[in-house]
Amino acid sequence: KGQQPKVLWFTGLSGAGKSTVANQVEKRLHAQGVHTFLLDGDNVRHGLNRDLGFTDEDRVENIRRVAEVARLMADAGLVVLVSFISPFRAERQMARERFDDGEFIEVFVDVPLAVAEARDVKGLYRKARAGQIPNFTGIDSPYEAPETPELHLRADTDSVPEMVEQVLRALR
Ligand code: GGZ
Repeated sequence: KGQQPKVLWFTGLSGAGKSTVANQVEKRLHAQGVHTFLLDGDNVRHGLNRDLGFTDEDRVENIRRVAEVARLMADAGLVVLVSFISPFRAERQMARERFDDGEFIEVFVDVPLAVAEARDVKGLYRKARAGQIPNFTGIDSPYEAPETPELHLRADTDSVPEMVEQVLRALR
């Protein structure tokens, strides 16, 4: 039987637009009467995961805890939007395995590194290149792109509203 999506798992580089798209999708779902929760660095890395940094080991633990929290929230009946770089395939797979078929939607917010770096909305790439932020994703820490995401968004060519519509369409 077809399962209702319970988790929208956004993955992509810093500055790809994951949280922007996830926030707008959440607003639209809320307007439809869907009970949602958005998990992202702002509400997780400052609290539950404040003990974690950006080494490979800490990112693995960050995503492990996020996947567990997403599972708990989905069990409570919420549609959970998860917005983390989540750079490693193995941890995204681990998260996926906590859900039944059809419940887990991996959304790859794809932007070429050169584009994210040229935009550099928060100035982080510049700092990373200057050696002020060690282990920065795409610079000196890897990003393993999804090979078969449920949804592949092209953040360099599609606008935010277009990407939001694509996510909502995938949910119907
Ligand atoms: C990548 C970093 C780093 C390093 C701080 N590498 O664009 P932002 O600022 O707002 O989002 C990025 C966020 C990434 O945290 P995640 O929890 O999503 O990462 S992971 O899933 O890999 O655990 C960026 C900021 O934190 N940031 N240092 N070294 N991004």
